[in-house]
This record gives sequence, structure tokens and C-alpha cells, in this order.
Amino acid sequence: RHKFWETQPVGQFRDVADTSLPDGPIEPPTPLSEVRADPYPLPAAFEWLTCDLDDDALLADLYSLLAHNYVEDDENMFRFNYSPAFLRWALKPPSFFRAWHIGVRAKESKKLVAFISGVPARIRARDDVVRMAEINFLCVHKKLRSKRLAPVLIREVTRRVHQENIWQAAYTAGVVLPTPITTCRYWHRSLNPKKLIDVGFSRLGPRMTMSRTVRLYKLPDAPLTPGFRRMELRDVAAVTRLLRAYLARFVVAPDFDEVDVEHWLLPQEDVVDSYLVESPETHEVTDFCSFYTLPSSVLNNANYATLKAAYSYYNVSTKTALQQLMNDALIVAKQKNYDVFNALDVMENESFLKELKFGPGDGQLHYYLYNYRIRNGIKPSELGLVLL
Ligand code: NHW
Ligand code: EN5
Repeated sequence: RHKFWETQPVGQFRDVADTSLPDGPIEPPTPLSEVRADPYPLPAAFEWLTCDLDDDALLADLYSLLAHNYVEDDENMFRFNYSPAFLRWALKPPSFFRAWHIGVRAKESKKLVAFISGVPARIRARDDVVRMAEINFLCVHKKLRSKRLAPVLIREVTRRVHQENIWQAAYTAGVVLPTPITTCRYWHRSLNPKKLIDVGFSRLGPRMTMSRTVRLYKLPDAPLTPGFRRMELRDVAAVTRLLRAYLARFVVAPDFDEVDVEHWLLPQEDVVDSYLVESPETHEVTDFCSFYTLPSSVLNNANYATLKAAYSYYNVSTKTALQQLMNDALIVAKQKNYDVFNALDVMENESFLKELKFGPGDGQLHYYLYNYRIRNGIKPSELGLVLL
């Protein structure tokens, strides 16, 4: 059934019930001298291209490949539209490897037709902090689908990750593969209900008028929590302390240090936004919330071309109730003109989703580890990892 995935060191469906298999690496590392030295062969018309994302022209080509060929919802009404600035942020974290930004182009036209990427991360599974690659942006041009190009891309990124002496990876997908460590649901909070209904993202509820719906989703004009403000560079140490203490509670979570926090959480306009609560009395940083910006193209709508979506990222509450903190996140997202605020049911998010009028979406997100088994998997609430 899975001609490619059956050959890979991942949890297999046939082993799901086998509780005798231990947690941890599925296969041991091989000596670096045994890692294949040359790239996997591509069909003759194509060639590998290691991408330099500092090159604006190349970045524009990658943006365009993804804007036209990346992930759509199940009814092909929306397609993710990651911005060039977002792609640079997502793909160039501390100590990134340029060799892990892998394009495929047509030899003749030089057109970029496929892509896959990895970035390095330390991810903790139970008490084991493991160096991993986070794999993302796997994409094959629509005209080249179903030709078994994806397994070649996956093998090639695996080879280049192995060359760095890294043997595990984390990735998410909307499709079921062998085998998820957990399956999460997307939830959506309308900020601009009229537009969402117009583009078919949501529907007018039964016995609801447009004006009642607009009123239902109304939010205050400014955040309510005293001391709520945007995160700044001087906050990196305090945010790192808060976040490390919080993520320690989950079974699978990133192991962030200050360098990581500066990259992944310091605000960047239209890429990532972070806010915190600084106690007006003690000036202590007690709470933190963040979201990233990922618009979707609206396919086939006469009135709108894009939906501006915020995605809940990492949130930590110690003094302000999480629900109140996230209400302030909704308020700032509304101020900044986002149409919808999305969140997964990971970490403690269940505790605010219904109360803050999020509704369940039709999409799921499956989380995977490569070459690392977690017996019986985990619950979404035990997961402390958000991938972009
Ligand atoms: S998930 C988003 C993936 N991208 C999209 O959905 C964009 C739109 N779709 C496409 O571009 C986030 C194509 O449909 C793709 C498949 C390229 C998806 N993950 O070439 P074939 C990520 O980027 C398997 C993994 O004929 P295609 C995470 C499929 O099961 N495998 O299909 C990426 C089948 O194998 P099987 C996927 O439609 C994680 C084979 O591909 C997959 O033309 C990557 C068919 O290939 C998916 N999303 O192209 C894994 N979708 O065994 C990283 C399909 O079932 C692993 N397939 O026969 C770790 C590596 C690093 C390890 C380091 C130690
Ligand atoms: C790797 N980083 O399906 C990502 N999105 O629910 C790759 N649905 O937006 C994997 N179908 O439910 C990505 N509106 C997997 C997700 C792919 C994209 C996807 C879903 C997530 C989505 C929307 C639109 C559905 C359009 C028709 C949806 C309902 C919202 C409603 C608002 C009011 C309260 C009830 C819910």
C-alpha cells in the first residue's frame, strides 16, 4: 500500500499494536563514510539545485512555485500563500544548512519545478533531547504529480541530513502516512465573518443573520490585560525562561535556547508576532503569546484574492489566564486586519477554543517523527511542537 514508506525507518501500521517495541531510534546511525556521497538520480530532464535564499530572484521563484502548487484544502477553495519574507524566516534559523534547501529544476528552461527543505532543531521526546531536521515545503509542480518524484526528494533530503550526522526528523502533513505520533484538529476563530462567508471559508449558521454573526464575533478595540505589550529584543532572556519551563510539561517539544527564541519569536512584521504581559508592579514577564502570518489565496472568488490568517504559535500563561491572554491575541490580530485566527488543539489550547468562539475546521494535521518511535503515540494535548 505504501511502496515508498514501507522501506523507511518509520512506525509501520502493522506495528501499531506492538507494545514490545521500545521508544527511541528505530535504526542506529551508520558511519558517515557509508552515507551515499552523490545525489540520487533524477529523471533526465531535471537537475538538483541547492537554493540560496539570500538570492531575491531564487526566493521569488520558490515563492511562486509554492503559491501555485503547495497545499490546498480538501475542496480546492484555498491554497497556502507563504510570503517570501516568511520563507526566509522559516528556512534560515540559527545554524541552518544551505544544502537542506533543495530545489529541482528543468535543465532546459531552468524553471523550478519541485522543492523540499529541512532546518535543524533540537526536539525532546520524553527525556531524550534529539538533534533533528524539521522537514517542510515538500512540493511538486501540479504538472509533475504522481510520477514518484516525492520519494526522490525525500531520499535526497534524508541523505543531506545524514551527511550532517543527524538521523531523526519531524514533519507534519494533512495526509495519513505511516504512522502519526498524534493527529490534531484545526480550529478557526472568525475575525472578519462577512468576508469569510463571502469566500466560502465559513457559512452563516442556521437561524443566524449576517448582523447577528458580525455581533457574535465582535472584539474590543484594544487588549484588556494591563501590561500587555509587544515582545522586544530585551525580552529574549525572560521569554526563553518562561517558554523552557512551560515546554518541559509536554511529551514532545522543541528545546529552545535564547538564540532560537530570538529567531523564532522576536516579532517580524507580517511574519511572526509575539506579545507578553509585563507586570505593572514588578516588571516581571509573566505571560506570553505568539502567532505567525500565513495568508491563503482564495481560488475562484470574484471579490477577494487572499485571506489573511494568523496561526497560534507558542503561548505561556503563568499569571494571566490562558483564555484572557488569547482573547488579547485575538484583539491584536483583529486590529492588524487578520480575517481569521487559527489554532491546533495542541498543548493547553482546548482550554480556550470553545470559550473564545473558535469552531472546528474540516482539516487535520498529522505529526510524524522519522527514525524515532513513540510507543502508542501521544495525545494532541501532550504535544508542545508547532511547525510552520
Ligand atoms: S506536508 C505538505 C506536502 N506538500 C503538499 O501537500 C503540496 C501539494 N502536493 C504536492 O506537491 C508538509 C505533491 O502531491 C507531493 C507528493 C509532493 C506532496 N509527505 O511523487 P509521488 C511537508 O512538506 C508520498 C510525505 O508520486 P505526488 C512535510 C505518498 O504516500 N510523503 O506523489 C513533508 C507516496 O508514497 P507511498 C508523501 O503527489 C515530509 C509517494 O509520496 C506526502 O506527485 C516529507 C508518492 O509520490 C507528504 N505530504 O507528490 C517526509 N504526500 O509510500 C520527510 C505524498 O505511499 C521524512 N507522499 O507509495 C523525513 C526526511 C528527513 C530524514 C532525516 C533523518
Ligand atoms: C504543514 N506545515 O485543510 C502543513 N485547512 O481546517 C501541511 N478549513 O482551512 C498540512 N474545505 O474548516 C496542511 N472552515 C493541512 C491543512 C490543509 C488546509 C486545510 C482547513 C483546516 C481549513 C476551513 C475552510 C474549509 C473550506 C472547504 C474551515 C470552517 C471555519 C468555521 C468558522 C466559524 C466556526 C466554525 C468553523
